[in-house]
Amino acid sequence: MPAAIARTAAGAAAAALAAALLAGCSGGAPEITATGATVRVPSNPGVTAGYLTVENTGGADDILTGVATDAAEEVQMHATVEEDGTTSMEQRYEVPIRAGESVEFASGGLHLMLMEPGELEAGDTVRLTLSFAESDDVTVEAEVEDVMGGAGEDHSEHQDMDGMEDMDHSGHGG
Ligand SMILES: [Cu+2]
Repeated sequence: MPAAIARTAAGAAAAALAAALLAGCSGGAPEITATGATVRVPSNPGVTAGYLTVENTGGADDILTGVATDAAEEVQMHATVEEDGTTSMEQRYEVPIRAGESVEFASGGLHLMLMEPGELEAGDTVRLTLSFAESDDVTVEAEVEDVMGGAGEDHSEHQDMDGMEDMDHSGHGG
């Protein structure tokens, strides 16, 4: 009975707000935004790293299933893992983006690897297209940054992608 709930104007407003919030939640759709995207100037011609934050402000979980760009042959999602004091990395094919949470791709953690990126210079823009299990594709413009000489971001080990042994990320730093 709406009349019973809406005893006052304030009460009516509160009830309407609650109903709106409930509707938003029960809608059950993820709402994805991608921000802060950057791509490193390649430290060698074969590979470079990309970073961004993916946020899900919706009411349902989603899964990031891949990233594509015209600026590289392939984009892989990698996780940096530490085991017995050794840092290495693993390729990820799905990254959960849960409702109400954000996932940061950042140095030393999850990151994007752009394979065969070709010539990229500081100030260039790279368009990344993110694909999801539920949501439509999300496109974000990543700015190319030159961090050469920065804190141990040497991806030279990526040059040989034949085996995981060669994918040691000891230079990843923190
Ligand atoms: Cu990597």
